[in-house]
Amino acid sequence: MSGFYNVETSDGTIYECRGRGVFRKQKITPLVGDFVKFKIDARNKGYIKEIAPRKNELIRPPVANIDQAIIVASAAEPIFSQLLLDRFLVSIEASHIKPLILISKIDLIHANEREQFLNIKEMYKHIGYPTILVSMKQPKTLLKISPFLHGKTSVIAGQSGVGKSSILNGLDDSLLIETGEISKSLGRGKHTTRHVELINVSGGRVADTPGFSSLEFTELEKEALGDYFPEIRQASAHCRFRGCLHDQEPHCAIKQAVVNRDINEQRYDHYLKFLDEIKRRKPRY
Ligand SMILES: Nc1nc2c(ncn2[C@@H]2O[C@H](COP(=O)(O)OP(=O)(O)O)[C@@H](O)[C@H]2O)c(=O)[nH]1
Ligand SMILES: [Mg+2]
Ligand SMILES: [Zn+2]
Repeated sequence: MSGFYNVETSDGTIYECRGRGVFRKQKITPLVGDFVKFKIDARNKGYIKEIAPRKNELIRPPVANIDQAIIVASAAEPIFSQLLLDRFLVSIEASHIKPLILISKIDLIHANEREQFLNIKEMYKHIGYPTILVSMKQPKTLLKISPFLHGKTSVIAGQSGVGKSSILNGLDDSLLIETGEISKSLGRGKHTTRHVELINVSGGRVADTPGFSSLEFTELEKEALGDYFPEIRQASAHCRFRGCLHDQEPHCAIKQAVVNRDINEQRYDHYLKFLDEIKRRKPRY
């Protein structure tokens, strides 16, 4: 139902509002996550009068004033992809939003893979990203997520089928979000209706998203890419050349850090891969 917006007040009451006047006056469309002023008329109909300036806004999903992005990557089913996780991280960094990494479905990993995932977790933590291994089948692991949600507006993102909706349901028994899109998502048209809403969970608000499997860096400049890898951003001060892209340049602190194992080799490989993608990107006018 377009043209109507559910506005929640601090006491939890929800008012259905129209936004007409706002479009004209401010030339902006209300987004999920907006803070608004609204008025109720005699017949209890609401009208949004004003939208507060936004701290930030995401296009996919369309949500404003986000404190945190929860990126979910499954350990299995679908198979773990550090490349895809790094893609999500770069796009979140580029939006200047803090990420929280969840590696999901850890009940599916074999004993001999356990150490690998513990190492991955430590690696990301070392970079500065909080990282939690979770499973919907192990409720204790989900409890570790709650403190990160409290008092914040978060979006939960990640490939479809990684367990995003299941995690939210697991955090709050009263939520009955539809899950199990894995087979359906192979069919086309599944993601054409993208309804986004904020769900109250663990004392915070989370926007669940349908998930998507690819992510292109359509806006990113190659000079900025290194800024979106915190470990590269930090070490690049020691590169010999200003504007070093950490690729062919000599005396590059990043390449040295990879040799010294201070920077994870896969992370650096993914940096180079994204750099190449940006260089090959067709100019858009
Ligand atoms: N074994 C296992 N299966 C899970 C887990 N979490 C979710 N699933 C299953 O994975 C499928 C996709 O979950 P869903 O929450 O819909 O993923 P979403 O697309 O990211 O929201 C469903 O069949 C879930 O039952 C988990 O921790 N362990
Ligand atoms: Mg889902
Ligand atoms: Zn360099």
